[in-house]
Amino acid sequence: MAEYVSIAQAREMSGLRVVLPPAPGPWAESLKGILHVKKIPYVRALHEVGTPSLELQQWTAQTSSPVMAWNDERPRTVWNDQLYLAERIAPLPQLLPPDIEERALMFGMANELMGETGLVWSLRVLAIRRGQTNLKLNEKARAMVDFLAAKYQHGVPGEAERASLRASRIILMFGERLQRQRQDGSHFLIGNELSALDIYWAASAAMIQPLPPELCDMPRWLRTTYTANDPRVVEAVRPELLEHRDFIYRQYLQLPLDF
Ligand SMILES: N[C@@H](CCC(=O)N[C@@H](CS)C(=O)NCC(=O)O)C(=O)O
Repeated sequence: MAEYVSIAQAREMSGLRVVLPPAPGPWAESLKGILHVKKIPYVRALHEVGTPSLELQQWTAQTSSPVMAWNDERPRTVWNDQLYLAERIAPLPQLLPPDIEERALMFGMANELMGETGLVWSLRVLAIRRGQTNLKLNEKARAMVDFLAAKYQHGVPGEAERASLRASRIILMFGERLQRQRQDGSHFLIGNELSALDIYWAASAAMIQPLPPELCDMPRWLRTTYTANDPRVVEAVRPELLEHRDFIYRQYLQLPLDF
């Protein structure tokens, strides 16, 4: 396990502290990827998902992770604010396309992955449904799944069906974009350079098919819960999309994952 301080300790420190779960959550892995590419050092603070933390609540006025805290500035709790802060701390390599239209496209597409009702949100709805129907979960895992289901209102009737439609539509859009980019001779989702979107895609794909155990050592129940089996979602995933995830991890990100 990676080294973590407590949230209370992190609050007292300066420099960059990042509150993270001890699991490969897509929001957390995206932020770790961005910090890795930019070589920004940070201290990790542990967030046990499923146990609402009073300390995190008092510090950040919310209880999810990742959170990025830079010196005594307001903590950043949302992915796009976190990207801007990382760009400010280490402007190079730039992960925001310099061209304004490409940048607008990048944020629109990234929101389809990371935003509320986006891909990761929707795959979490489906993962929670899988978790709740998996009789093999231990007590702690079941409590976490039930906690997330309640917090994000994932039990609302019809939500799994809507999530499956949303997720598959987004995956299809990424597949089409990747194909066009490849035809234009690019290895990346936007333009001809690595952008944050490639990192968001790579991390989000964990909730379609996690990296193999030797690269991502996660408990078996979590791997089963993360692995997409919704027929519409599975059908939407072209092999190129997982190849792109593997390319981004191999070339730019830290392997094996550590959390
Ligand atoms: N606030 C993040 C989303 C992060 C998020 O949803 N985190 C979840 C991952 S399951 C979490 O920590 N939930 C547990 C909790 O809120 O206690 C963003 O929009 O960028």
